[in-house]
Amino acid sequence: MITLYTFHLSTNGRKVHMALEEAHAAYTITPVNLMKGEQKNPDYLKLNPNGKVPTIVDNGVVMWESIAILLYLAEKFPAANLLPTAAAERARAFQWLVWQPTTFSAPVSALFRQLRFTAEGQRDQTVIDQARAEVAKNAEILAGGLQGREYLAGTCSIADIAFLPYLHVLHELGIPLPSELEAYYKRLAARPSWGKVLAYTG
Ligand SMILES: N[C@@H](CCC(=O)N[C@@H](CS)C(=O)NCC(=O)O)C(=O)O
Repeated sequence: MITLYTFHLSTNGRKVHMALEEAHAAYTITPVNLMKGEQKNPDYLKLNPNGKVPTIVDNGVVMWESIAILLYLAEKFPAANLLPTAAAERARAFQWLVWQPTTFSAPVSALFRQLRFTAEGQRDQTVIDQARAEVAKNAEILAGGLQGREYLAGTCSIADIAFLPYLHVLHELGIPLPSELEAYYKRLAARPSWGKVLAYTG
């Protein structure tokens, strides 16, 4: 049995939650309330010294970093076909799995913090404008990766799962996406696994 430590609204936690659902894994969730600072509790820091979610524990094996966890789950549950086996498609999946946390997510999170967590009078328009521009550029790059494809690397894989929580945030913020990306977002969001993720409210 896998235990997932997460906060229901965490984008990184949602990636792992969705992958567990896609894999039909046996798992339980232990909520870590980020609003109450529970990620900094000494007992949780013993599992994840970063004081962040998600973390998983699988038969005594403790793991953090959402992308590492996605790779672990894809390998542990090969029947779910969450990572292509052919070298070229697998490399494509790795490329997007690296690009998502290193490039795509930061401006999305910056925009979310400004527009959802900062009082209107205290927002930084320079930060907002810069984040919007980076999001728009990255959205074009991601849409380019989808030309002629339904998913980033063959069938639906952990590469797609890594992006969905961030596309969801952009959707919630009403940020327009290129049409290919909008269609891709809707395709992924229609998966029952994502429905389960959204239904989880801690
Ligand atoms: N690189 C980490 C990032 C984890 C992360 O930033 N998690 C956020 C939630 S999405 C968090 O726990 N924030 C609470 C904090 O920083 O105190 C991963 O991919 O797992």
